[in-house]
Amino acid sequence: MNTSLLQPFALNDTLTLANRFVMAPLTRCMAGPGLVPTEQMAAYYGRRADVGLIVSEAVIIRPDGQGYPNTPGLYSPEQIQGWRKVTDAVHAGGGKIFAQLWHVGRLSHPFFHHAEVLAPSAVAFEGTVPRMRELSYQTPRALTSAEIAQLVRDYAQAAANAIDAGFDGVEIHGANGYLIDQFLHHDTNLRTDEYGGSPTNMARFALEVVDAIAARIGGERTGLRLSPGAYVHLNGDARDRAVFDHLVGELDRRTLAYLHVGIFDDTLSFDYLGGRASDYLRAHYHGTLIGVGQLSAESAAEAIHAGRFDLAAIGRPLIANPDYIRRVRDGAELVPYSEAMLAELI
Ligand code: FNR
Ligand code: 8K6
Repeated sequence: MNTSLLQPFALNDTLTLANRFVMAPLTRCMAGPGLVPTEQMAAYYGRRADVGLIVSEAVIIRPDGQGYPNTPGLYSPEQIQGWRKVTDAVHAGGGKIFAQLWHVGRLSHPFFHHAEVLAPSAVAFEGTVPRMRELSYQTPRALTSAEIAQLVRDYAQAAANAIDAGFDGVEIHGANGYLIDQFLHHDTNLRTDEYGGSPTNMARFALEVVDAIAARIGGERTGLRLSPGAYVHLNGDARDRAVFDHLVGELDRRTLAYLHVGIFDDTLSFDYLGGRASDYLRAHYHGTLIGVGQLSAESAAEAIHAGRFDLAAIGRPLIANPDYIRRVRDGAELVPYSEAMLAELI
C-alpha cells in the first residue's frame, strides 16, 4: 500500500490526526448498569489508539433515545466519568476520539425507558427490535415544536458532556434512519409545520442541532454523519434529493470538522443522487469528507488518491483486528471479521 495514508492529517487548526484512518462508529451493546462505559470498553478503545481518529460507538443523548440494549449514554455524571476512562486510554496511546451522539427516534421502544416513543411523525417502522425480537416497534408520537427545541438543547448538553468527559469532539449521528435522518426523508417526515413540507423545513432540525453544538463546543470539534441515500430503516424518495441539496449546501457554508458518509456498502448507487452517496457529498461539500463501507487499506488509498474523500473509516475489520494499523503498516494479513466476534470486546 502507498504509505501516505499513514502520514499525519491536519483536520483543522485544533486537531491533527496521526494518519488518515478513522475507526467507524460501531455499536457493541456492552455498557454496564446505568448505561455507563466499562473498564473493558476503555481497554478496547485504548487498543485502537493508533487509528488517526476513533469515532465512538453511538452514544444516546437521553433515555428515550435508546433503541438497543446496553448502549452507553452521555447524560449522567456516572456516564461522563465512565467515558473519562475511555478517553484517557485513547489519549495515553496518542489517539483522538469523538463521541457519536445518538437518538434513535421511532426506533426506540418503551421497554428501555418506560416513556413515549417520539419521532417527526406518527409513522411506525415495521419490524422488531434487533437482539430483542419479541419487541415490535410501536407507532411513535409526533414531536411538538417545544419538544423539538428541547431535543436541540439536549444534543448541545450531550456535546458539552462529551467535552467534559475528555472527548476531542463529537460526531452528530444524522444517518442510518435514526431521529435526525427521520426528519430528512419524506418516508418518515409528514409534518406540515416549520419542520416539514419543504427542503428548508425538513433540514431545519439537523441544522439547529449542528448550530447548537457548534456554538457550544466549536465547529472545529463538530462532525456530522449523513445518509443522503436511504438504505436502512426508511425508504428513499426522489424528493429527498432537494432536502439534501439544501442541507449540504448550508453545511458547506459552515466550518465543521468533517462530514461522514453513513453507509454499509459504498458501491450502492442511488437513482435520486445520480450515483454513490459519497460522490454526491463530495460534489456538494468542500470540507473534509470521510468515506466508509467495505474499504480495504488498498481501496481506501485509491479512493483518497482519486480525491473521492479525504479520510477512510474502517468498521468491521477494526472489530476483528485491534492492531489494524500495525498490520497495514507491516503489510500483514488481517483476521477476517465474523458476526460471532460481536459477542466480546477484543
Ligand atoms: C455499525 N455501524 C454504525 N454506524 C453508526 O453510525 N453508528 C453506530 O453505532 C454503528 N454501529 C455499527 C455496529 C456494527 C456491529 C456494524 C457492523 C456497523 C456502521 C459502521 O459505522 C460502518 O458504516 C459500516 O460497518 C461499514 O463499514 P465496514 O464495516 O464495511 O468497514
Ligand atoms: C447502529 C446500531 C446497530 C446495531 C448493530 C448493527 C449490526 C449490524 C451488523 C450487520 C451488518 C450487515 C450489513 C447490512 C446492511 C444493512 C444495515 C443494517
